[in-house]
Amino acid sequence: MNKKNQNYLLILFTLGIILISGIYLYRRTSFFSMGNNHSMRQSMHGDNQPKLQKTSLANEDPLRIPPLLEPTHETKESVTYDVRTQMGETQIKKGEKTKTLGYNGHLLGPVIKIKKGQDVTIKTENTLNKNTSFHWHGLKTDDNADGSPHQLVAPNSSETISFKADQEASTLWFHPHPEGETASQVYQGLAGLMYVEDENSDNLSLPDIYGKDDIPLIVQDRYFDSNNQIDYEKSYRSDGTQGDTLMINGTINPYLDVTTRWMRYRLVNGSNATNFTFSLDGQVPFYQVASDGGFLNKATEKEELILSPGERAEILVDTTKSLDEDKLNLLVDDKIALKMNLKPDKKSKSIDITQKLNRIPDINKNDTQKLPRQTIDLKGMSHMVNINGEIFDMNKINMTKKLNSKEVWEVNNISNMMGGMIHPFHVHGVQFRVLSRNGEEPPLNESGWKDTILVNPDEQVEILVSFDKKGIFMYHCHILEHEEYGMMGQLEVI
Ligand SMILES: [Cu+2]
Repeated sequence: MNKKNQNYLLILFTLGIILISGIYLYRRTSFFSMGNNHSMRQSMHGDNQPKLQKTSLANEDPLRIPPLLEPTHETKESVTYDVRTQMGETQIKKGEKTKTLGYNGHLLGPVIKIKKGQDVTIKTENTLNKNTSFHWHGLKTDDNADGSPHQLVAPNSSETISFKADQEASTLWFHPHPEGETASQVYQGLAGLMYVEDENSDNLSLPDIYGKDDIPLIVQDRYFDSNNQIDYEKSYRSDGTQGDTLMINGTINPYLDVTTRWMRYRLVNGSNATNFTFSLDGQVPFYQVASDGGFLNKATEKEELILSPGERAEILVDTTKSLDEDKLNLLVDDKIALKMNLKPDKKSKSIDITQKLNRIPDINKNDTQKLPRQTIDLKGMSHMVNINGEIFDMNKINMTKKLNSKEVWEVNNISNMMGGMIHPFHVHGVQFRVLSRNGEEPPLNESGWKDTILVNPDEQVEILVSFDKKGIFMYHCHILEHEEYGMMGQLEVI
């Protein structure tokens, strides 16, 4: 080998090393995105998720319970609500108040109750100095009431939407969805709840006294700066903005006085990007009774439950199973998330955990095999994300479906040389069924109605989707920063 060739080899070798180090750094730090202290610190440790802080027992606060929103008008057939975004200040930590956003309040939002069959009218008002939209996550409605990026509400203006409540009892939630602003508005506090009720939910024997034995838990992680502020720009991370501090309903280190034997918790993962694993102290089992879009047919016993961003689950906890007589902790990622102080009332009602909760039909495999199939390839990380090789374009319809048709969607999470990560996949305007995970039957707690599904790297999830509502709907990754990098498409139902 002559000197010239040797030099060539040396140059090639050096370039190779630089390329490999570049890829390594990229994977570890999302090097090309806005860096910040938190993300750099996390990334240098090679962690995908920031470690949640251990709760300090000295600083407990009673769990905030979101208020029930009073209708402005209600009959059996119809209900009307006013929902308003606003800026606020909230005493989340000791010392300085935190600047927050909320619906009809300073932080988060109220619970809006609607009944199946009711005509619902909501006057939405935006008092922020930025565009927003009011997206009802999980709601089956035509696109004009969906609150997608097409239905913006400008600063200091209002829009009235109406729809018929056309789905079964379920715990839905609402949040902003304006293009490019969703992630920051949610991170600063915009998220509320919508409960759908029906004859079945009225007749079931489940804990149902709001705020006493039936309690929503909106679970989120945030970073607070030294002035107690939630600074989205500083905390920003291209693979999803996270935090080291857990908040439930906007409360850090919450406790709850529990007087009943059975507790029903409606878990909502309201984070921008973080997956949460729920469990009870001492691996005490609990029972999942509902998924995103309604009750399961039967309660399913769990020792732990993972929810990705946007997913919901209702669980029942039998506090008499606690290993400790006077307390039981709900854990998130093995850290105390909610401390229950047990003060049992002997007269509290007992629950038949084997009762039939719903009548979701079995899936007929012969029928689903004949249906048209649609591939959804979720690809990439950081700012390189896409669906089926395409990034979001407001003016582009990525697929067209016929009203009242059904399809099997094959949702693939494709990793590449940069690696892979979980993508929570969400479709607007529908509730779907899970047919399989990697060719296997889905677990029992995914056998009911879903609108968001956790898809692991290299996994394939088959879902059965029915297009019952007209218009243009989004489907996207519910890591809000991925969505904003274009990991979203539009389907039109005609
Ligand atoms: Cu994603």
